Amino acid sequence: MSERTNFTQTRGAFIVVEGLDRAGKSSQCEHLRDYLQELGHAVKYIRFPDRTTAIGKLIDGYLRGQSQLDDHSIHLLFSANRWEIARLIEEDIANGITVIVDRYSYSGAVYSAAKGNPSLSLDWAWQPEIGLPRPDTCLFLRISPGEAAKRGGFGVERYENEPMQSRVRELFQTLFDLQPNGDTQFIDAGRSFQEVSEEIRGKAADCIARVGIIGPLRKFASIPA
Ligand code: FDM
Ligand code: MG
Repeated sequence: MSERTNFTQTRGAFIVVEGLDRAGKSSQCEHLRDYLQELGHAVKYIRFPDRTTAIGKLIDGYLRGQSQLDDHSIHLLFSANRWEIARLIEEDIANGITVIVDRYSYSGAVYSAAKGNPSLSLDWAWQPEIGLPRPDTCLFLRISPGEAAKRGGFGVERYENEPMQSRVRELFQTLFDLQPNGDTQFIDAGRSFQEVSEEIRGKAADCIARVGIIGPLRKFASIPA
């Protein structure tokens, strides 16, 4: 037997925050990062799309309406944008860093399928996500169309319109129904910022505490057709 101490460090947690536009994802993610940091956790916050990479710049131009792309083509770019960052996420998590991600494969599949292109089903849209790191939990911030409208209406980017948002809302539910039990937790984001952030903190803390029970970071599998 080696005399070396077999010190195994606990891996970080992989926490995804999802929701429609105006649900408050980004401000809640930043708040959660600061809170966990104050508790002494190593934590990183990233968001998809990551508009800083070469692929991300193509996505940014498309979202701003500066370029036109085939629905399948832009879909695969969004997925490629996750694949190019996936290795870093895995490394951070292996090094004990908790990674909070603002939008992930769920937005990826749902927004593309919501366009109603007959050759771009939810099932088709999910395929390129298979094999990507699977979150330990996905916190879905739920907000009603009325509450979203009260929060300042829509911006100017592609997809920021009512027909698209209502299809996205339905498809998120369809997709979450197909995900493994317990992966997704729903949070009523129509309440005050503080009420929502308290619930998120609790769920994030539970997730971090459960990482040892979950075991190694898992990967996405196919969803039942
Ligand atoms: N979006 C986001 C997609 O269509 N596919 C994806 O894979 C991701 C991550 O991009 F309308 C859409 C969702 C949203 C837009 O996102 C930009 P932000 O979070 O609003 O910047
Ligand atoms: Mg947006």
